[in-house]
Formats: sequence, structure tokens, C-alpha cells
Amino acid sequence: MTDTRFPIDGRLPDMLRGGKPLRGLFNGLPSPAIVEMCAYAGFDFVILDNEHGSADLDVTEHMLRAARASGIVPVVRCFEHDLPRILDMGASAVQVPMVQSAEHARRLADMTRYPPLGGRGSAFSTRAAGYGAFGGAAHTQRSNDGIAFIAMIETPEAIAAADAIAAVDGVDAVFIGPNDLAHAMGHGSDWNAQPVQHAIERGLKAIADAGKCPGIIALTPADEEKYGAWGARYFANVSTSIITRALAQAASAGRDAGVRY
Ligand code: 3PY
Ligand code: MG
Repeated sequence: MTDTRFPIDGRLPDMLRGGKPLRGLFNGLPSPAIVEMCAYAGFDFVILDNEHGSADLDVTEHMLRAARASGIVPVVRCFEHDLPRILDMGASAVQVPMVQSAEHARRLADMTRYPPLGGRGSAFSTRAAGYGAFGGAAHTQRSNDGIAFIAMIETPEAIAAADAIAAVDGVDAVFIGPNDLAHAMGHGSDWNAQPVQHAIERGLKAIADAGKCPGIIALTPADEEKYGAWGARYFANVSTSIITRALAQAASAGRDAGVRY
């Protein structure tokens, strides 16, 4: 997409299909300024977190505007029931937590795409369609081509179904949530426990083998290297953890203050 007047940034599906690693971060803070800061810092994408963050839909729409203006690709992590409105607000992708099966993934992929590919409801009064200025068949096509669906898998059952979930038409990437996975496997938040790491390795390799982009939380260069060797290419850090760690370091004169993600 070359016309920057279009509210939707449609670059992400190609970026996910390409071979290059992508670096972004979850952001749960309800602030368009943070989105701009992430863009100017050089991240490829920002995940506006409407699962664990406190942004309402109004602020989320302003954050989507900030992303478009500053040139960072905005993904929104949202619950299934919010998905249609998030897309109408102009998100480049939706990332839905706790996808458990291929059938579940198929339903969500269907909600993400207009007919004939899916069953998304159509309206051109939305920000995504320029409030009607860019409505019509071109908007439908642009949306189907330029919006990605990212399934999150965060349980052992979902890891076991990773190949089938990734193979679903309309799934562009599959993201492993290590924190919930570790909890579901009985390891609390210790996702470095060996059984959790083995499950992550199995999941990432299955997603890559299905030809889709594997994603995961990566808090350090070592995480990126390890998960990258298992196929991951869509790496997410966490804005609050980065900020809190920097603040704690400043407050403790540079000593490690033990901040956790
Ligand atoms: C998890 O680790 O459970 C996630 O959802 C990533 O934020
Ligand atoms: Mg999770």
C-alpha cells in the first residue's frame, strides 16, 4: 500500500511471510505517546494490549492513529467479542489469546476476512474505511490483503494442535504465550523450566513447518537467539517491563532491582 492516507497500514501480512525477524512489544499502557515512542525507537510493530492492558476502545483508536502517523505497524491483542470493532477501527492485525484448536482458529480467521474469504460484516462508515471516503470493493480487497490474524497458543492442548492451528487458511502467525503455558503446565511463571521449554520448541517448530510465522515473547538477545533457532521470527518484548526495569535501575543507582515480566 503506497497511499498513506488510508487508515490501515497493510504491510504486516507480507512482513510475516518474509524471512526477516520482526521485533515489537506488547504495550498495555493506554497512551498514544508510548506508541510514538515505540515507533521512534525503531520497533517493527506494537501490540496494543486489550487483554491485559487498560485501554478502552476510544484510546485504542487514538493509539491506532498514533501508530499510522509514526509509521509503526499496530497489532491489537483483543478478545473475540471485540474483534469486529477493533478491525473497523483500523488495526493491521488482531492477536487473539487462548486459541485452543484448529476449529477455533478457523472461526477467528473467518471473522477477520470479508466474503468471499470469510464472514466479516461490512460497513464503510468506519475509521478503517476512511469514514466512507475509501469505502467499497477496494476497501474490502485492501482489508483482506492487508490485515493479519495471529493466533495465540498458551496451553499444552494448543501446543499439541499447533500444526493444525497454523495450517488454517487465514492464520498468518501463531504466537506462543510462555507465561500462560508455564502456568497451565504446573510451573507457575517459570517458563524456563525444561518441560515448558520443550513444549515451546515443539510448538515453534510445528508452526514453522506449517509455513506460518512463529512468534513468542523474547525479553533478551539470548531469548531471540534461542527461539530464533527453533523458527521464531516475530519477537515481542513488553513495554511496561522495559520501562519498569529502567526506572528501578535509576532508582537503585544502577543495581539490579529484580523486576519481573
Ligand atoms: C503469555 O505469556 O501468556 C502471554 O500472553 C504473552 O504476553
Ligand atoms: Mg497469555
